[in-house]
Amino acid sequence: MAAGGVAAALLAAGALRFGSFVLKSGIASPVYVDLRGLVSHPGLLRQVADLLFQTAKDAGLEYDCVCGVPYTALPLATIICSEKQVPMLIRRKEAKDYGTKRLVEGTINPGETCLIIEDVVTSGSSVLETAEVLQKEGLKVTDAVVLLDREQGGKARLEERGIRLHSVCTLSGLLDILQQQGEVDAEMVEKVKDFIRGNVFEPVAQNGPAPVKRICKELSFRARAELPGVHPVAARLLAIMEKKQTNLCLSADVTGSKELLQLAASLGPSICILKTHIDILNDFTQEVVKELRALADRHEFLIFEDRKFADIGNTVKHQYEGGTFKIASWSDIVNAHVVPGSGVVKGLKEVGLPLQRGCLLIAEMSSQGSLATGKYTEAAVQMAEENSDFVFGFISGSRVSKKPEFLHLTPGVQLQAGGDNLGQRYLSPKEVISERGSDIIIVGRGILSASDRLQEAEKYRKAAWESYISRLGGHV
Ligand code: S5P
Repeated sequence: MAAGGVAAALLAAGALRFGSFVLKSGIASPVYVDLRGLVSHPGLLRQVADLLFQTAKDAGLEYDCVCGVPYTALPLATIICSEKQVPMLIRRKEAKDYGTKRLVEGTINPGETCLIIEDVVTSGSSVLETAEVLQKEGLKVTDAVVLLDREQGGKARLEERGIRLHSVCTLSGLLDILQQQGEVDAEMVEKVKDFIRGNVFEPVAQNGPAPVKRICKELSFRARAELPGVHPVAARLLAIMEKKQTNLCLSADVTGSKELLQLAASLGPSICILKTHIDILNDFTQEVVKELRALADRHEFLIFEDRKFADIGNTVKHQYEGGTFKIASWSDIVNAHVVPGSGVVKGLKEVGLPLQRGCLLIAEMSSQGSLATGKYTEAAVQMAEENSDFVFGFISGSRVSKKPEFLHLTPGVQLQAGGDNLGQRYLSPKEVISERGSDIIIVGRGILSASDRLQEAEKYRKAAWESYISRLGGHV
């Protein structure tokens, strides 16, 4: 393969790395490809440009101009165009921010054929985006040349849209070369090939909407517990879930401490989290939470005080640490609204981080007419990502972040659909876990109002766990 000469050089330049990475999409990957740094290796940059040109030539492509997909492929296209004296076009990425600016720089002659140059293709989305912009300007775009095809469905997706993809090499081809050259071992080659097979982007329907739907091997709770950089509370929780085969959180909304402790003792083995509203207890003492803590340790579940902090950082710090309840001293998990801005998380973090506690952000609510939607939800996700040393997930109705390190907990769950007369709305465990991609169901009255609470809890546990297994495609 033509890439033989550059494979080791790409590795040496750090453009290709093997190990354990979390990609921008949130997927854990054993391989990382990033050619942005090639500009610091002019010899290699030129070699790659030559390989791209040669690949186009070998395929017999004829074209009038060349456009590199911004930004990494820009210098590659520049080298080709300069050396071979082919006119170049530059696609602007930022034009929409300026309103009237041109989307493409350079002379456009409608009807001419433009060849697209790209460094790496995964889903094919970046090539498609560039192709669409050029086509709107009246150019013909039928072919794209890429250095590395990650073989994750990009070629098929592009072909569906009438663009042939020509690659200098494929990821598995590159792996074979590197293995022959003794740069990677057989175990890593298998790991990467397994990853490629498990992470394929499905073709989008003709003229259909552009979102990329990934047919990817859903990561198991066990695999997520072992992700690099996963929050310690999330790791502990995921390990408990896997061990006890439960993704059920009991919302223990009772007003007496005796009943709370009884619930914890009898349902403890069925749940991964016990959620409290400690301020509704009419006989609270620190002794109660001490006993609750002991039960949590005995039955291996985490305690989540559903306090929903929503004030400025300085205030929530005191509310979390002190007062009557001293929440931080006994609760593994707390949650917060994002409405005050990131100060709320920063305040909580000052108290919780040294105690190795974790926090969930409320990204969506189950109640009728909730204002936590759209941009608000997006802001919550961003705040979580920016504070992932303390925040490990969300209260939400569905999966709001693709990052597998984040956990999603969904309240408003009952086996029967419906709601209450105060705005609560219910979804079924299957809907929440299998269809909406959440991880843990939070159930209160669905269990508490049953005559046999343990039997009912087991029904919820099984329904949620089976939905998780079916989401994994039946494999664990
Ligand atoms: O959006 C939300 C967020 C939460 S934490 N909707 C909710 O219902 N909750 C909590 O989940 C609520 O405070 C209650 O403790 C539990 C749901 O109880 P259920 O009896 O309706 O299952």
